[in-house]
Amino acid sequence: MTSQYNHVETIHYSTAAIRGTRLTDQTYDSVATPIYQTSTFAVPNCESGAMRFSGEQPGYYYSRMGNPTLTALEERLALLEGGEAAVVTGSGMGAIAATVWTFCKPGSHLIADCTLYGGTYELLTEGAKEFGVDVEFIDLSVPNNLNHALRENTAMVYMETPANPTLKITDLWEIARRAHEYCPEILVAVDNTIATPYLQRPLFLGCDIVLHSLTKYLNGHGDVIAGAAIGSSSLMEQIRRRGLKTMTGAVLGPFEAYLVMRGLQTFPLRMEQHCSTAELVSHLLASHPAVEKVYYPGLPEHSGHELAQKQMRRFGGMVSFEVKGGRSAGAKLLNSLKFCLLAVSLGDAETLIEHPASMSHSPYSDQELEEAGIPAGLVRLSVGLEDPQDILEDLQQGLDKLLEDGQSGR
Ligand code: 7XF
Repeated sequence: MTSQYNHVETIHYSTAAIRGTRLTDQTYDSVATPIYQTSTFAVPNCESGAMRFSGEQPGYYYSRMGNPTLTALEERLALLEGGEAAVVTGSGMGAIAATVWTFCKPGSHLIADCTLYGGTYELLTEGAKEFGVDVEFIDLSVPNNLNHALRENTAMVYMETPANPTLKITDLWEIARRAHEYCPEILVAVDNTIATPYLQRPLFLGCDIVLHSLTKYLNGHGDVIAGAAIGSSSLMEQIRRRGLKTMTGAVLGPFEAYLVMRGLQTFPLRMEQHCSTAELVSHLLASHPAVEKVYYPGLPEHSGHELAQKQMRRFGGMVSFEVKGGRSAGAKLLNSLKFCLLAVSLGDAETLIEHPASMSHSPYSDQELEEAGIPAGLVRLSVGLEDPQDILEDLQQGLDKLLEDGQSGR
């Protein structure tokens, strides 16, 4: 493995996504990432085998603990996030679970923001809580709330920004500063799936661990389930040895790692387009009489707009909104769209639309949704890479129809 460039600041970001690190194929010098489709590796002798297992000697020995194709992706992701190292996993949930199980033990206190992807919320409530981790949900977009919650046994502070699905913005610098001022050992973990490292890099803002569902923008083609954790070499080694190898076994396959490497080549280009079209969509929604409220950090009326301007490069490709008439009107809209696909997930080339309360965030009860500030009628849109006109026209016709039906009492 050769790292042609060691630090992202030394080259342009789009070059880093394509050329930043490269796995050298000793035999043929293949330009594309070679796929090492093997579960195990022969070791030269018993002594060397023992030293590889103990970590005293570098070298591959079994693909749950490491594989060259996975290393290629890990080095590229570390470069893009500005971290020392990364660990890739079989899903975003695999990365989150491996991280929580590595650093939280029975009796540990974990402070989490109340607005999270539904699966993460379920892991923290039904998984971590049941195994004795004291999980406390608060609104971290108000940094003072953190000061009231921090305790002697706080092991981790966990958040998403922009948060799924309301795109609430949390001040990463401020949260990391306050947590570390209280105790430097507290790990500040951020799920950066929605922003991506193209728009925001939490490690440069003082956070300790960045988590990703690579399933989303980083792969970008809707054909892989994968995840990653990124941070210091020491933290990543602990996640690899405990959370990944022993606790979850959530290992990624070499072919999936190759596909994400391939997706990364167009990642900065894709993000620019996602952001541009999402801005247009947010303006259409904000001006349509059938729409009650738009949740997009790029709109001046969004509560996190100023902070997003400071913390992010642009405002991202996700737009959420409520239509007048609440949940049933939202369902009517979703059923009337012809171009946007009714599907969960996000960050794909295709425009995807869904209803969080009944789909991606179904682990939340009605009361928990309310406490997390997630309206029951919220609609979440992942703006794709198709021609913007096709997306705008579909939303326009669906919203117009809602208005006509409302006026005629249907
Ligand atoms: O395990 P996955 O690769 O599906 O990733 C889990 C995950 C982690 N963090 C965030 C911010 C996520 O949004 C996700 C997955 N979210 C999808 C969604 O919200 O549509 C999952 C479909 S139910």
